[in-house]
Amino acid sequence: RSMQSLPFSLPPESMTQVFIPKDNLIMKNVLGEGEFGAVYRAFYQTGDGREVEVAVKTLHREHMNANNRSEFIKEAELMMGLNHHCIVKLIGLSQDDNNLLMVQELVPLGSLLQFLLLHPSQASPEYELPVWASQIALGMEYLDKNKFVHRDLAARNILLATRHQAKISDFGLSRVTNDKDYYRATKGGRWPIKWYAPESYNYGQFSSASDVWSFGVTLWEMFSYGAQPFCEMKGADVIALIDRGERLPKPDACSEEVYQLMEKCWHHQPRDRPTFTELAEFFASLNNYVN
Ligand code: ACK
Repeated sequence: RSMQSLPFSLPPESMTQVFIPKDNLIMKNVLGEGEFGAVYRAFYQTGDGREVEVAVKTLHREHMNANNRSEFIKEAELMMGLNHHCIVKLIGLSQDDNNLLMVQELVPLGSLLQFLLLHPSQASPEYELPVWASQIALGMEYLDKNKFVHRDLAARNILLATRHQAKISDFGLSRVTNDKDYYRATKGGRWPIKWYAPESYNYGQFSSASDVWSFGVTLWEMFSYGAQPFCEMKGADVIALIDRGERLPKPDACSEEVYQLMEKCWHHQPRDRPTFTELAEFFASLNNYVN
């Protein structure tokens, strides 16, 4: 199939690096449901005769309107430039008769949220949780250095490669920042309000500091073993609560020290929040874990 017939809006030079002929993919089981279609485990037969296990995100024909297609491709384009051990790697793009396919490194233990709910005894607040927190902060520090805002940092979007390696995934809402280091969203859409900083839900302003707010909520989910932040509260009520100066309560498993850090992530003023570098250092020092 010629490159010209592909429905991708990728620059030709990157296409040659990332396009994977569909016959080189052998689809296996479904791992879960993604935003636009199922996510599969698959085998990828590389040009040099190796076979690697991968995860394949699909955008099914049923969901393929111009908007979803451009979001799907934007996510892949953004991931293409990223190379960090705490961020899920993009391997390439492909297509079959019914789907656009995004081929990623397989992160075998699935989402951190599921892991916390299913195996709480394997997620100690003295060891695993600080290790994962420092890895998430390191991956976010790298994103920040590359002028990206993630905009959807949450336990559901962290994947576990092993019990000792967390990786950031789901770059569907991620954007490049401007010269003032923020991105202004012009339209709402599916916003995870409970993870969002006031300047984001009020003014559509997203920066590394608003990602830090979401990191604080992600920490809260971790130390609450996958509980839902603000329980069943509606978005408007959460906004009212935050605007009154209230915050999520201290989870039982969380030390005073870690809770104080969460609260710093939730400073009303973005500039008063810690940076991802400081957050990574804090968690690394908690148990002298060196990445
Ligand atoms: O909790 P999970 O098993 O982990 O279910 C979700 C599902 O697909 C929808 O997002 C899983 N998933 C997403 N990306 C990957 C990946 N690169 N490796 C392994 N599982 C993945 C996620």
